[in-house]
Amino acid sequence: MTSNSENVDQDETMPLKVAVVIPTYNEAENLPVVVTELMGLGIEGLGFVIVDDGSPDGTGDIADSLAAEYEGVFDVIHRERKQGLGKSYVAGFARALELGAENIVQMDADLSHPPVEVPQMLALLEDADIVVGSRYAPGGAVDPNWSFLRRQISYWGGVGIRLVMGLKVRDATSGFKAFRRDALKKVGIDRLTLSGYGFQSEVTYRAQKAGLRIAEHPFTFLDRTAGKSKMTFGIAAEAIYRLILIRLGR
Ligand SMILES: Nc1nc2c(ncn2[C@@H]2O[C@H](COP(=O)(O)OP(=O)(O)OP(=O)(O)O)[C@@H](O)[C@H]2O)c(=O)[nH]1
Ligand SMILES: [Mg+2]
Repeated sequence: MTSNSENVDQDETMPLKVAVVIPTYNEAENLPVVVTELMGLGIEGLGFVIVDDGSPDGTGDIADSLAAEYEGVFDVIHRERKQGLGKSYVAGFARALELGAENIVQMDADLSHPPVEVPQMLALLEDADIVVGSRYAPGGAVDPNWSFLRRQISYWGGVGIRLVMGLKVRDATSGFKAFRRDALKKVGIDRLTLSGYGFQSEVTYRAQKAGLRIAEHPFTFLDRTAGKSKMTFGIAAEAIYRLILIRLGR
């Protein structure tokens, strides 16, 4: 961290206990729902960092209106073009740390990561540095509507990544996480390189390498009901290829 950011940390005008970082690309229908659900959970010191990549559907304007309505910290980062999920998270995490957040939560806008799980994940941070929302820990599940094939691809893809990266967590590709502030700093957001969903595994790998205490919280992953998935073959291929390079230390 720069000394400048440390100064911001000491700014007591913005007590931010929990910053929820949400990257958005065309999530106009979903963003207000996820924000409203989180606000209804009574989480103390809750704030938001939304990172929008110039969504053509106007998600960025919706985020600005939410920020205008909301009394606490609600920061919107607008970027001109689509730069991928990983780079959006890096920008959002950096902003959350600058704002002095004690704990940082990352989750998708599409409600696949149920807001209702967040208080329990935050509670687990009492005894852990990072909590990973896990589809594959006992009690976790994927959407009951997933086909047999999709389940197999997701499960075995995760097993492959765990083997390649030597990861202990059972859900190696989860993008639903809560971090203590110091843990996120130790992960080292400046050295994260992946832009697609391999980013999630990269973060978990860095956390494990840094010797952080990682807990898993089982949850049921639900398919989005609004908006479109941004997952592509290219993003999956990048994940596998680049993760292997990272493991090899290149
Ligand atoms: N800012 C930004 N957000 C993105 C980008 N790509 C995806 N997102 C957001 O990242 C989150 C996850 O994207 P999804 O399209 O749901 O991808 P996924 O969850 O891996 O795939 P599905 O299982 O098909 O939903 C959502 O909140 C998206 O809006 C991007 O390039 N920029
Ligand atoms: Mg999704």
